[in-house]
Amino acid sequence: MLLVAFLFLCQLSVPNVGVMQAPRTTTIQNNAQAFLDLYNGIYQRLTAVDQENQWAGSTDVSDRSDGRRTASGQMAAAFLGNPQVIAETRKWLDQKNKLTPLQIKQLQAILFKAASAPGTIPQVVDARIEAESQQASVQDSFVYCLTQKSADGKCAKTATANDIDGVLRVSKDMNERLNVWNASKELGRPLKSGLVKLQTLRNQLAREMGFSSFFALQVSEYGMSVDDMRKLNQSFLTDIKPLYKALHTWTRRNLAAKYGQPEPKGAIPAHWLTNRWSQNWVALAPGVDLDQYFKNRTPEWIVKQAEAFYVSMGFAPLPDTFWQKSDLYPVPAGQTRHKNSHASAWHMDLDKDVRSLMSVEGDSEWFSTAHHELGHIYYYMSYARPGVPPLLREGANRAFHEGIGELISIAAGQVPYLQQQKILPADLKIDQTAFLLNEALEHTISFLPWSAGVMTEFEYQLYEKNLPPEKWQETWWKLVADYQDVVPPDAARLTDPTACDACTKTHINDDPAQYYDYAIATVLKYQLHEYIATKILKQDPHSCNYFGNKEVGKFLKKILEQGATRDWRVVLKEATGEDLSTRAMVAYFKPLQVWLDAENGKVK
Ligand code: X8Z
Ligand code: ZN
Repeated sequence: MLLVAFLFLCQLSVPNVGVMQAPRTTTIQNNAQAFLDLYNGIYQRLTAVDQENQWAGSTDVSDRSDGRRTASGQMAAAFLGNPQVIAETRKWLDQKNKLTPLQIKQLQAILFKAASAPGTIPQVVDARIEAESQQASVQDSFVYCLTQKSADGKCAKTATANDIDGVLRVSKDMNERLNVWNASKELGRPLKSGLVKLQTLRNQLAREMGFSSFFALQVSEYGMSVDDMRKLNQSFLTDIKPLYKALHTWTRRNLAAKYGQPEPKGAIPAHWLTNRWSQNWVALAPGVDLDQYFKNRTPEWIVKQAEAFYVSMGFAPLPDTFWQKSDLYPVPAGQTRHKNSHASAWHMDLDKDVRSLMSVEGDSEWFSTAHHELGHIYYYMSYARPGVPPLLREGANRAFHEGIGELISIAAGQVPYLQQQKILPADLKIDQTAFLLNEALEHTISFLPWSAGVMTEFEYQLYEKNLPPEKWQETWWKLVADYQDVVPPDAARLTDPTACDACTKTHINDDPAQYYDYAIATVLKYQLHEYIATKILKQDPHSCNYFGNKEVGKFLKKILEQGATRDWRVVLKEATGEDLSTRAMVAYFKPLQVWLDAENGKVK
């Protein structure tokens, strides 16, 4: 039915289907609107069908769900990349000075979506979709093995991603650390050939649509060039360089003392750090062992508490369907089902059906991640309204989408909130600097060299420079050394021809060429946080409490409800009075730099 409808797209003159209406001032706007209304109607329906199939694939990996996923993706692509749709959209954009800003934004969104699936090369589109389903299936059904596998491929001791993260967080046994770290990197081997295919296919599609690469296509959603995006990310790194250096020195020393090892001269061995990719240095700040406060909390409590934060600011409770249809907790023991272990939030029908896929357990990392995911969910719920056409039911940009949940995660880590909610004991003596150190280690300063540096530059080279597969491993570790000052436990990894450590990072496979979103979100969230703390709450940004404040809710809703209807730069300026800048973040961590310099200066 849908397919028949869109084939006639350009010939049909359809009545207004009640989606967003631009002011009807001219005939040309009326005609463009008829096209957009038709597109929006089909797009929303197709998305709902496709998302259901993708959801099935991510929550229960099987040959059957892989097949469903591929077929459904191909069906959606046949519409999104239809050559007549592209031609019609371009025709309207050629006359854009006669259209409204809202219409132009929708037309640009149509072209952006078409660029991943241009119908002029349908075989390449189909191959890309099949390769992506296959890659997701291999990734999501992978079982980590902590022992040598037997000849028939059986594993005596398997582990989940949560298990590995748990060991990296607490173990002081260097052999155990090395073993789980190595086990976590085994995931890359079966994914390498899939990424080789995807590198070519993704680039072919983007180039068909006139972009220099798939990386350039993804960056174009910000209205930026590749050069500008890289420069922006590099500028973040320049701005935090002294702080990162000081944090790295402090961490290196403290880890050496904790593990009873000699202090490394420069780079930190990757298996020493408390995260599989050294991207968040969790559970290191002395006196801020938050995990102990979550041990007796159930996973259900964690998600409910995250919801309560949003509700307290005036957002609606999550719909019943969220609780019924989401997949929030680890697969129960005894079930053989495999699901994606990385947290995500889904807007199934671009309307009320919102879901999250997580594996929440009772620890502080999942507490933070649950707030992050609900940020996406509340974004979805806020812009799913008649004023925002389905095509623009997205963040002001992708970083805004990431930034809201990140913002609420740091807000939910503030001491006054944690004590008010009795998560921290009321009589706990608080060392404010230790909390600031913890935030730098777990969320911000450790994270930027990874996100703005390693991930962004690797994917830039992968797509824009067609980095050959035999150079991936060496390039990856060069970037890790240059930006994070981290080295692999064993240099033999660099020349291991079947290893692919980049492939172990979920986003490289299924959220490609977009990781700078998180770097921008990190910077952005401090601008929003500073504004909220100083202008709305009139509290110290280092020690404030958003909980229960409806004015904060109103401020956030105003951003969220707009979806992608307006330019992100305007949205940011209107909200904070400022352009995108590291100013607020750098100011926030200034006291930490002073403290670290003093600590690092002490002779040990
Ligand atoms: O992938 C995520 C979210 C889902 S959008 C859990 N994050 C990045 C990551 O885990 O690598 C959150 C921050 C960084
Ligand atoms: Zn996210």
